[in-house]
Amino acid sequence: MNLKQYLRTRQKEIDRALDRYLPKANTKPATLHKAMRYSLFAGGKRLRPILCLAAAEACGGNINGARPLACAVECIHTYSLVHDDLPSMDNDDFRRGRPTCHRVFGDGIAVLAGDALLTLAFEIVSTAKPAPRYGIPILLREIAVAAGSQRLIAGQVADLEAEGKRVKRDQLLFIHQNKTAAMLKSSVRLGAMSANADARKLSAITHFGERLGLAFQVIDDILDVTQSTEILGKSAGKDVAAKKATYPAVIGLDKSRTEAQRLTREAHDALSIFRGDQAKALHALANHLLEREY
Ligand code: GRG
Repeated sequence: MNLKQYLRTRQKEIDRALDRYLPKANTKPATLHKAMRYSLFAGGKRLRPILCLAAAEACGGNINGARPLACAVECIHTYSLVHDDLPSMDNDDFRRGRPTCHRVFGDGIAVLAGDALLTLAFEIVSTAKPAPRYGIPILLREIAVAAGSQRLIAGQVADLEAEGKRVKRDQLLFIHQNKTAAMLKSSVRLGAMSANADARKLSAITHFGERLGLAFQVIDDILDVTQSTEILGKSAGKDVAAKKATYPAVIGLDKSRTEAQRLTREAHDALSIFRGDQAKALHALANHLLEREY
């Protein structure tokens, strides 16, 4: 499969749908809607929504059913980036290749734009077409738990509290499982749910998402050390400067690479129940993430 072409087509698909879900930039309060759009359309890779659509297809569904869920996940992801960049959190000036939301709109509007993107995600999920096994309350709960105080936010709290401290490997795993892997896992689970996946398929997709989510963060940690700000589209070397808990800091660069390869292999293995080409795109996406490392 031509992955480059596939990614471009899917990114456009997601961008068009997000554009329809978002209030127009001149809708009152215009500053807020401009800020939401500024961050949402700043050139993100759309990895989570693309994974959501690919998981739906692997489970025999189609992208129409998964589209709203894919867009909701991207809104939550973007909210988390906007808030993470704030001076009171990671304090970053640069994201997705341009100045961060608060640098352009001020801290107050950036907080509110994040809040509004988070809330919009639930509104979008409420418009999804439920599958026989997965009604709207189940879909809402899935995304609420992944973004909530014991997953995404728990990971962010642990990350903040670990700054400047020596962390053990199990603490690092907790941060990565929650800050990063929880939303990635939920992205593929929601895709599977939109396809009315049975328990066996949902379990395989869940395992895939967990392993891939962890691999993604290990690779992100490595890239922070090995790549430039221009390539990353965000400030490089920040993890070391802020004494962040990262895999290279805790186990070194070589072992981090081995770990990313092991996790990616496990992600592929989790898909073994899918026959023929069903999970082709998920396999290709997992390889693509690992290749970013080199
Ligand atoms: C503020 C509740 C709250 C959480 C913030 C997302 C996050 C948690 C922190 C951002 C910093 C970070 C390293 C997060 C880990 C996840 C990650 C690598 C995000 C970047 O994802 P990409 O590479 O970004 O998919 P794009 O811009 O392409 O969408």
